[in-house]
Amino acid sequence: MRIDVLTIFPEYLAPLDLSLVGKARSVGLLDVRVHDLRSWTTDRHRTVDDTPFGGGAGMVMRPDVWGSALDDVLGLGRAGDAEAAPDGVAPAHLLIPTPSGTPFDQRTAEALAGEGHLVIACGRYEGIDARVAEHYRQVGAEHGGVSVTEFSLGDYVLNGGEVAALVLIEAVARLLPGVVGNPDSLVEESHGSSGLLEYGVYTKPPTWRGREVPDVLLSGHHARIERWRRDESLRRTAERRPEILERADPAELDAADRDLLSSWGWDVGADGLRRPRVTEGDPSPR
Ligand code: JEB
Repeated sequence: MRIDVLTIFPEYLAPLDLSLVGKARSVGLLDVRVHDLRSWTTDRHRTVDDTPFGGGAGMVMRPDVWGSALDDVLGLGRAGDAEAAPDGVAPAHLLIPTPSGTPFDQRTAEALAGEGHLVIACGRYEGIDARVAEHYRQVGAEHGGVSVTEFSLGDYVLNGGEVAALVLIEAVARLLPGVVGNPDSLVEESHGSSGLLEYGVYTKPPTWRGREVPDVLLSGHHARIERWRRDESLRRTAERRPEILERADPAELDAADRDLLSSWGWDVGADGLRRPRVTEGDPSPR
């Protein structure tokens, strides 16, 4: 897979040399190239931003600089028209981090891991002129097969798109064949296909500061261990992320799952799960 990152802070992406992503790059499973957006400026001051039309605080990134950079990196010949990707070259996917994008999740990462060429446009200031995403959505559809996704990491405000690029690249890289040593580690995790959060994990020593590892995990009884882990996943999900269970397909639950959820006051119906409603008033009625 090829990933191009465009940013005014290339040094922000230095962690891509480390750990699993760094290894994937060094063995040739992943080709990441980080570009300085200012290389596409043409003025003495290497300007990338300007004041917002309509007024307001802060600065906005200029579409002309982004247009020159993206045409080059997306391989769109700039004689007015875009050309189709040459044979054997994957059509690129332009990814734009923004607080107003669609939420990035494990399903997004899985879909992107099946693509050949990602281009991540990291904005700063108040973001990138809105015509840039619009233009490449249209030109991409008409010509090169370029697709455009504006995505968000979550409902909090960052100063720019670089951290989102790091997150996306790490989440995608670990799904590429051969990057994670033991593919079993990809199967049983939180936000994997079950949709449930992962159970707690334990290692030696069996007693630490008076805290014991749950007996069942030392029992060697495989079926009981599996059931305990499933219960723990359900308990954590019900406590921490009840909305995940409310969106779950009840057909994915077995009889023990249903009994457990019912014992916690959940309404387990054929059409879905409903969390217990907390009622106001006396917390310990007679
Ligand atoms: C991504 C970005 C900014 C309004 C205020 C501040 C480019 N989950 C996320 N939070 N914030 C961002 C994000 C993602 N993905 C994010 C790109 C940019 C924030 N800013 C600052 C933009 N608009 C500039």
